Amino acid sequence: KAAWRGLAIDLGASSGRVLSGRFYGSRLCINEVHRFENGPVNVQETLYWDILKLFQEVKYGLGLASRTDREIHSLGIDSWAVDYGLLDRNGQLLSYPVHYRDHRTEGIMEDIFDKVNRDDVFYETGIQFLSFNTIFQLLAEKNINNDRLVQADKLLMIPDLLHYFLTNEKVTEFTNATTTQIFNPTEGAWSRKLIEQFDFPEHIFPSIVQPGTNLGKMMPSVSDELGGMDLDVIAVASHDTGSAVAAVPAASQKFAYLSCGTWSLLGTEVNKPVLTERALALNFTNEGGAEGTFRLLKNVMGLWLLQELKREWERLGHSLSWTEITKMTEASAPFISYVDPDDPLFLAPGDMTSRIRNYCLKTGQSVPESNGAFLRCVTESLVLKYRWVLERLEELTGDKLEVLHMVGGGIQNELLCQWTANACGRPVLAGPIEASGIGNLMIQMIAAGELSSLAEGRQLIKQSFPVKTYYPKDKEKWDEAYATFEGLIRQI
Ligand code: LFR
Repeated sequence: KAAWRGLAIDLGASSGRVLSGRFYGSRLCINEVHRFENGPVNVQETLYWDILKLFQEVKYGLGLASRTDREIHSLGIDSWAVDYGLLDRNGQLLSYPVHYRDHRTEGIMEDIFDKVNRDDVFYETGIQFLSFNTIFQLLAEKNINNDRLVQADKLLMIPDLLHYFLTNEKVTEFTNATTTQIFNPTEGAWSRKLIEQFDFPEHIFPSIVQPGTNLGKMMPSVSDELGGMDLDVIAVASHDTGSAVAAVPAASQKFAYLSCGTWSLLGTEVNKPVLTERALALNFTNEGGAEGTFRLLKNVMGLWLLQELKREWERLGHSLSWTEITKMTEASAPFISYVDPDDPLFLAPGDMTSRIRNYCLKTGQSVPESNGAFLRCVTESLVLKYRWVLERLEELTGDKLEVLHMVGGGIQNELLCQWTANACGRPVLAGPIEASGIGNLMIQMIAAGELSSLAEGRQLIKQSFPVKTYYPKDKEKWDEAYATFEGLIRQI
């Protein structure tokens, strides 16, 4: 009989799921209760998240879970970072949250750093510069929708917003707070300096809670709607990457991870933020994690590029399955042309083939001429970028990172795992797939006193889920490809 049962709600940029977890003392079992689509909704040229639909799906999943199990203890929510909703004084949502891939932040960084010192912002927050960080979204909000900001009483990050819908509590969970680039990790508080400098209304920033905080029971109205379901709502490491890294089944303290979904997040765990000149120059980030850890990492554009190619061909009436996509990738000629997957050119949704074509032309490379060639170009570029990040990570930490743990939905692409091992010249340990959901459950178990620490949780995950090892192959060919790739990204 399972002693402890919990639910993990894990919201990704392209899909969401509700997982149930059962803990049998030496083993954790998970079961997918509900899975649903997610994605941007384009309304009059603004990209939004359909937060009400997401909440409805969450409630539907909770209802399904409660029908089969009346003894669930708690639930936790994690999602992508940086995005938020604004509430007015009556607690009403002022707008659907805007999607971080929306155009509104284009050019904002350049404008603001004419007036404010860019380096100071890094030293204050430890966060990499990405145009969509909350700080830049709020600046866009000021430029475009200042009324909304004037009316706003509270800013809630996506999981915090859902916590509020469930419990009526308005707080910000720490891991997600760090991604705003308005949080000072050294002081463990919102950055007064930046709030002042950027002239944001200070009262909109709620109090911060640590992962593992019990936010209380669901509100009566929600509980009634769910047939009397009455769970504790636990703020977990509500940033999905924070939850995913908590679930890396690492045996030692020094390890590299690659959390692989729409984004690829490649990094290592550190005890305090790395706030060096070199980290700033390389644009690495220090995001807050579970148990006071930080994730020194870099965002790599990830499977987004492949997802977008797939969608583009679908629009043209040519639907491909992921199996067909990997077959076509493999069948296409190797090492012809590369892109830097992290060029801002590729951030917004849309015509990926023409952007890739332009990139290749601009850099004097041959232009992919078949679907297979586009896929090959993107997949090789991704894994070569992983190596670039991994080498910089070793430089920053002075540690030799011998193996790379890959977790997340992306590891179902075995070709990607093998090529990552090949390009990086080290073994890849792939698993678990549902890392974010599992890390989410793990923090709930720690909060319930079922587990004593992150380390104990990782041991449990190691015992509970399969891990597949991929050994590097074809070293010379990949080394040669890397030399070309490195030259190319230096040129840009
Ligand atoms: C991954 C992720 C990344 C974050 C990006 C945008 O799902 O949370 O960590 O940089 O989404 O929020």
